Amino acid sequence: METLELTQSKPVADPATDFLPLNGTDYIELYVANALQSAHYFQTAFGFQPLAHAGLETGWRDRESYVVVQGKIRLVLTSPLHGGTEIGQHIDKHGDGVRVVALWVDDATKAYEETTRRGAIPFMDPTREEDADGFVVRSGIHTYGDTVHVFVERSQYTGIFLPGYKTWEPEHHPDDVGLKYVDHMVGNVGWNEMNTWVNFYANVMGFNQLVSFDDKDISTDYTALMSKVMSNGNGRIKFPINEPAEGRKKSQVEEYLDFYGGPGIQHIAVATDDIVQTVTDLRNRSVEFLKVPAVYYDDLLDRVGHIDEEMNALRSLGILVDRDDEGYLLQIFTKPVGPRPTLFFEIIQRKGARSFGKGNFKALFEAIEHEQELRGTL
Ligand code: TYF
Ligand code: FE
Repeated sequence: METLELTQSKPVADPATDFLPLNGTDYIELYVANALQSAHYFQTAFGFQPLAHAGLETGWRDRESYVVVQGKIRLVLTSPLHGGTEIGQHIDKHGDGVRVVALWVDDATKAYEETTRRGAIPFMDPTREEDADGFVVRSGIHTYGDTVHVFVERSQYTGIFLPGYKTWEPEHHPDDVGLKYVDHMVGNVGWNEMNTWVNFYANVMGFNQLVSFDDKDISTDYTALMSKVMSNGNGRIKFPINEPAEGRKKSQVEEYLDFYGGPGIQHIAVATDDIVQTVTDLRNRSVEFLKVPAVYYDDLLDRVGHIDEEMNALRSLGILVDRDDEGYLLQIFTKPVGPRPTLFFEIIQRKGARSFGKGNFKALFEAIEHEQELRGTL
């Protein structure tokens, strides 16, 4: 990695001049065909804990949502209650997928004003919602595809999630698997749209570009893509953006765009403090991961030097390792979590490294191509 990139790996914004201060990811809302069963899956397979529910019983007529939580990660799973809804159209077009990436702010009205003033397309005017536990203010703007950002101001709210939700306490509580927070969320955008969205995050949201690599770094025989990482000022929010590039065969990003019906969230990377334990637990619950060839591990120590983890454990679990100037990281990627080859999860443990696993791209993308080959979509 070049020095220039590393100097940019640290957040650069001055907190005093950051016009969009973000405290972290607030929640991720997926529109899904069956929210109850999805919530069950994220509990039993991924170790999320039941948190809240809203639907007919709480006065909603058109949809219901289940909220599950693990560490700081909140997933909202939402389904329509009858035909012809905007949620149903989203599911028809995209399959189950991420609709809302909600960001926790101190002032949702200011977040809306600052971003729309800079050209963001409004999604939700600042709206105050209240119940016996206080109030929240939410506002929202559009980003790529049908994806939106909702700004959540919750300093005056003590309830379980948002006004209108009730605590959800099913009898069955599977253990968590040690997932702690959202490390990054990756978006796939269309051909030649990279700069549009890099400029959107830079100019409209005040983000900075962290690390960049081009198709020469990451073309394998088939797959090609370009990726740029946008980060907010304090580094808590990181959004890599992928664009397909011309390769010998179909790019994995192009495959995503075909099946998702346009741009959208490709993967959600969630952090753990103990990836060996987390992945052991996930595998025991039948979560399926991409498999890299065994030769990946032959020269791993030469590449990354000393690491604290047992090489045999990493090999048998299929965990990848990469080092940069600041430390190393361990990561692994699930297979897509639905019928379409679209959304998947990454499990990541950072030990100093702030990069995204550039040294693993070749092995990873060859593993993805192998899956594409099996699907006949290459
Ligand atoms: O977020 C990242 O950049 C890494 C690597 O299709 C990556 O997780 C990049 C593109 C992709 C899959 C993984
Ligand atoms: Fe990633």
